[in-house]
Amino acid sequence: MTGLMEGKKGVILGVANKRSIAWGITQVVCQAGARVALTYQGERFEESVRSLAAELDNPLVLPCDVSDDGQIDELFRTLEKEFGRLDFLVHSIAFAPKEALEGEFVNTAREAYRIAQDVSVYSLVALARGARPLMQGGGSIVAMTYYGAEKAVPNYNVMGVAKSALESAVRYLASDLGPEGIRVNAISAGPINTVAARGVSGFTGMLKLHAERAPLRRNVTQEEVGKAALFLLSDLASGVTGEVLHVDAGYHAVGM
Ligand code: 1JT
Repeated sequence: MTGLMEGKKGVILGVANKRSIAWGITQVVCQAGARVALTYQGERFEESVRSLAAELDNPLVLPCDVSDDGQIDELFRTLEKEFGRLDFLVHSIAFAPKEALEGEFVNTAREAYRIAQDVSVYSLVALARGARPLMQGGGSIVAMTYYGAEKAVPNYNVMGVAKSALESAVRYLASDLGPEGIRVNAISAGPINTVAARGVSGFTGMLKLHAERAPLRRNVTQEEVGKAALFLLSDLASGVTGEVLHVDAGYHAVGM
């Protein structure tokens, strides 16, 4: 790879295991010369994130449960101390209670709706606010989204509503932070066989359908999402902000 990210430092949230989209992004940006901090949510994930990070050059591994303001504050205090500044931030985090990702959206409970918005959307706002003072002179923020934000996809339900809000938040954050040279974009990835996604009933059938109908007649990989993230995080995308870039083998472009 080129040294597109040589000298750049960033934080990547959302690595849980080797199949995580965030891990695909980490590998590609590190290959391009970046130095990264990875975060983990709770002790449950610490060991697996540490063992993945051991494959990287000079990584930082830090705790961050995004539903806790104190942990977000502590994350940026540590990043300031260790890195001095931040060039990029990757948000690859989402959660909704399992029962909200099946059956009818109309049955979504208030608490499931609240949790989906808090963990999957508000966290991006709070993290952008925390990163801002460390991105003096400019920076790049990338979040992950999915087609269920644009169309009603069976079972995606409350996550679809959360992803619509996330895509809107990307535009509002781009508007606020653009004057400081901080770009904010999202990648709309096609379905990928991650541990989180596999836990959702009907996901495997959806992967197959997607591969049959997408113009490229296949699904996308973590590495392909990583390469698109490298573009958005690097100077190649210096004129791009407030954008949702589809990395979905073209699925979004076709009707029936
Ligand atoms: C979450 C999960 C967010 C799975 C997700 C997600 N964003 C995309 N996926 C994959 C997916 C899931 C379903 C689907 C299509 C794609 C699981 C944990 C909570 C957050 O339905 C058509 C259900």
